[in-house]
Amino acid sequence: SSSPRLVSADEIRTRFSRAMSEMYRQEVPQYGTLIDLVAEVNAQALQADPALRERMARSGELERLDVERHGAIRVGTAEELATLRRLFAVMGMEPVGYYDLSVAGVPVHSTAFRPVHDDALLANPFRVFTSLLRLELIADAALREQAAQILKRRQIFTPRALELIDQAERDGGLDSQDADAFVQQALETFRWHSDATVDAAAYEALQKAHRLVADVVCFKGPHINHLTPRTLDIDLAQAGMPARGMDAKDVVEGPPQRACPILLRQTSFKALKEAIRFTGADSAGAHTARFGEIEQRGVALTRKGRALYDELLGLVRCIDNAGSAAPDYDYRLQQVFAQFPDTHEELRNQGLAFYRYSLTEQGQARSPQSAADADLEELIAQGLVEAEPITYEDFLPVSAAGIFQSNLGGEEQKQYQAHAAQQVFESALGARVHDEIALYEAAQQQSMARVRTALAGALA
Ligand code: OOG
Ligand code: NI
Repeated sequence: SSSPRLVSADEIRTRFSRAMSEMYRQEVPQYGTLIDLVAEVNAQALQADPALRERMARSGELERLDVERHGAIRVGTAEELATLRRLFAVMGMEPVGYYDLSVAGVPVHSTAFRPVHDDALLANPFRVFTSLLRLELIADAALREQAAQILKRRQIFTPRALELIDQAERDGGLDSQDADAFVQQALETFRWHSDATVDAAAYEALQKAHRLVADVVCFKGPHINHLTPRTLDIDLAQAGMPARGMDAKDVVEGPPQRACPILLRQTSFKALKEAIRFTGADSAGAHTARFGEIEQRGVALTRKGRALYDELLGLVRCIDNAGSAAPDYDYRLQQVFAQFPDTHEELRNQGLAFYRYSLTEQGQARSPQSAADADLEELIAQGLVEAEPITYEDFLPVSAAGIFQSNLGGEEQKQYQAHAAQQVFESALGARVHDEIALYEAAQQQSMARVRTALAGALA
């Protein structure tokens, strides 16, 4: 039972996302440069495309654009993951989707914590891509055991953070002062620590198993490894990176540039090499983990649309077996994706993407007799109903793998007996993950129902 003193979960999430952004700007100054670049590109894109500005203003997305971020962390144990779930719940963030990265040679599986309701997404769509290390994929049993022991000894949450999580669960929220304390305490979990918890030899051994294993196991906490702003023109932003001293990844992950953007396009600048200190005598070391990334988001796809996307991407990537490292990758991506319809009419008519339907001003003013049971496309053609693309709020496993790979600082590719293990992940998490496509489907359905109700009301 929530009392009026309590601040909303949306408010806590907004404070946390702002605090995280300020911390990361201090820790990784290039992040600040990237934010400035994206702000410039977005202003330019909105100026060049007044229709886009108008659409984004109407849907409420223009306001969220400047604060929109996603981050990523990697944890080592089920207990850490389960407590993170409770910590994110205080901020209205729930686990959405299951990503098996082992198929791409990365020994983790993941989910994204994010708000799930339309109004919460508009308030602040802050998301954290969260990965759990799969120790069982380390081949060497002794090393696996050593890693488990090291992880068992650490506590990544402050005692006060744990108390405040308990309190929020008990009281149904936090008041403003406790919310600020919670944000400060939660931040500690995501902070960078340059002191490793192991000696140089242990780090080397874990690094050899996989660079990611060392990153997860050898530090006091799951440092936030990037924070990503959303751009409206990723090609322009990518082109602007070198001039600002950023070592940009060669290709943009995800679908190609299109008239109707779909899903998610991402690119990053390479991780920084940072000085660290090991325990023991031989203490000087370096670690690469933290990087910068930008993303451009498009319309969410239905299961049918997603299947087509996966099929086409598979076609592009299987050539030469080189993935996105192949020469003329961009060109081939464009060529193959010519098969993916690129008007919103086609995307709707073929059931490939999700839309949010609403009455236009004209539709509100004058709903003709025939409107109540008319076909939605017909009403759109008559200018009575409009269909806004529903933004894709999630991630893409192949792209995520590309981002992981480009930022581990190593060249080597590992092979795993890849298999998804969603139930194992969910039992570690202590909850089921939402099916992201079901969430988009529900948003579309609700909007259709609202239109139908409004039309029926107008006739009554
Ligand atoms: C997460 C990489 C995935 C994305 O945007 O796809 C990711 C990580 O490196 O921990 O953030
Ligand atoms: Ni990312």
